[in-house]
Amino acid sequence: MPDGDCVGSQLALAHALRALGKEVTLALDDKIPESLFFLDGVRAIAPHTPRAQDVFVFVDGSDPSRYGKAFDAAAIGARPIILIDHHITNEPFGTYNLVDPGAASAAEIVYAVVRALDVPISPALAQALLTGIVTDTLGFRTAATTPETLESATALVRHGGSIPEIIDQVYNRRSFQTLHVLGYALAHAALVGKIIYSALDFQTLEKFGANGNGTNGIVNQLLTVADADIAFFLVEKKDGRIDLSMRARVGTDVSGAARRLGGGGHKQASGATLSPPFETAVQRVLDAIQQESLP
Ligand SMILES: [Mn+2]
Repeated sequence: MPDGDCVGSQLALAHALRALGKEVTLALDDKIPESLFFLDGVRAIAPHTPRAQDVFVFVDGSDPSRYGKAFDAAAIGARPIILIDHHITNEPFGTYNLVDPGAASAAEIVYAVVRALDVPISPALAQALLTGIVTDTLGFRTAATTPETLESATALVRHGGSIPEIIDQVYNRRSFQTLHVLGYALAHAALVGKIIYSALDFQTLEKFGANGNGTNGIVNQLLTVADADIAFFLVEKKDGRIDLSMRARVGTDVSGAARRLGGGGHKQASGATLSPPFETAVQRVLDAIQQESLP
């Protein structure tokens, strides 16, 4: 489930490396949300297993399983892996690991790399990085947003990045089907103690004619309820597996619950992929939160 930080960071790194005359292949195993199609070069990213590369760079995913078929240990062999990430649950699986859980986005770390490479920062590169920063901080609204985050964003705007374009493309252009799915999810939300949740089975998703990408922001909407400290949202995929997204208010931590369920992430935003059946998924998540995230 690639997001704006994942896609923006890898595009920006590609722009920088190409400016140095390097050949770059961009791989992503999952569909890219249409809301990110405005980024320059995004259509060259494809779900393939890169072969015969000199160096493999993995960005914005905390463990090899997050990369699907794009992480192929046999294809990589003994060649170097560079890992650039900001997840607190990170397993440093690279030969070189540039991991900073204090960074609000992987894009901020990539921006430091780009500056160190001393390449010209084109508007396209700036917009890719700014998209990572703006989306991972939900528009500079998360607790992870630091003065450094804002300074990076300021510099990227000076290099030609546009925050209004990102907000318009990513947040204000959803499909009519997506709006209906949001309506369904909100209408079927349940509040249990301090936990609010909703779930969407594949049949319902198909009935609305929406693809899985339209459910990205729903979990954030759930956590707007004052009585809730934790929100989670479940979506059943076509193959029966279930995507879990979790959010927590500051002072609460969902990364342990995500890890317990085979996933990972940040204190305030984590996720996992659950195995079937869908019917028991809500209870499995509630149990994990009870064991890991509540006092
Ligand atoms: Mn990220």
